[in-house]
Amino acid sequence: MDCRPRSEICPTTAVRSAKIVIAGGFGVGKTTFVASVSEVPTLHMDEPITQASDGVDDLAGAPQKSTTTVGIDFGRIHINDELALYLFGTPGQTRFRPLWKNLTEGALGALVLADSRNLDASHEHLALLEEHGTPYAVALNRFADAPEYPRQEIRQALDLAPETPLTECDARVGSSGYQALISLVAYLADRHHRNLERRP
Ligand SMILES: Nc1nc2c(ncn2[C@@H]2O[C@H](COP(=O)(O)OP(=O)(O)OP(=O)(O)O)[C@@H](O)[C@H]2O)c(=O)[nH]1
Ligand SMILES: [Mg+2]
Repeated sequence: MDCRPRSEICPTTAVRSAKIVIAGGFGVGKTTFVASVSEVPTLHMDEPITQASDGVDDLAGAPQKSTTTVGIDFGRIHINDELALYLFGTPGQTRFRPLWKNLTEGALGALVLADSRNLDASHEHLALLEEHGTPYAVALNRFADAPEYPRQEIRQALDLAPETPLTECDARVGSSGYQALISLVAYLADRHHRNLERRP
């Protein structure tokens, strides 16, 4: 149970809040993203990576990585005075798939972090969001040695629908992550208005 005072968990001016999932493959930067973007101290459920993960988890992209998320990451950010986003970072490893149902339940949408060095790692997470009917945007988390591909090639590799936003961010920089969240929220608002217009 979170014992922090309510004012620390929810801004006093917020009249609306939304659950947003931060998803993506193993080591793509989800925990880093939630920590850098959150305006409150974040909750992390990370454990040290042990030898048991040898041959199971691919550490090639982040050789210094020493921990992995075994539960959730949790943080909060205001998009404006009235709207607070509660950020739920997922575990990247596929063995935690059973957690996904609860993680996506009630989520307004998801931001999927992708790494251009290993776009294939995103497919399972995109498929799970499709399966749960959770709308999403994608943000490429830039690593120094990541290859540059034309946007269209990345969209094709990830098999993104034409309307799905694809942005870039640096998960270590809060303002950059904030922009990626804004692109997701703008997409969700658009989608909501389009759905309202389609109603008889
Ligand atoms: N160079 C660089 N390193 C990053 C970036 N984002 C994260 N890292 C590093 O990459 C490693 C992986 O970050 P995490 O935030 O633990 O990744 P994760 O997606 O939460 O990992 P799992 O929960 O294990 O799936 C860490 O060592 C980070 O410091 C980035 O944008 N650039
Ligand atoms: Mg993590």
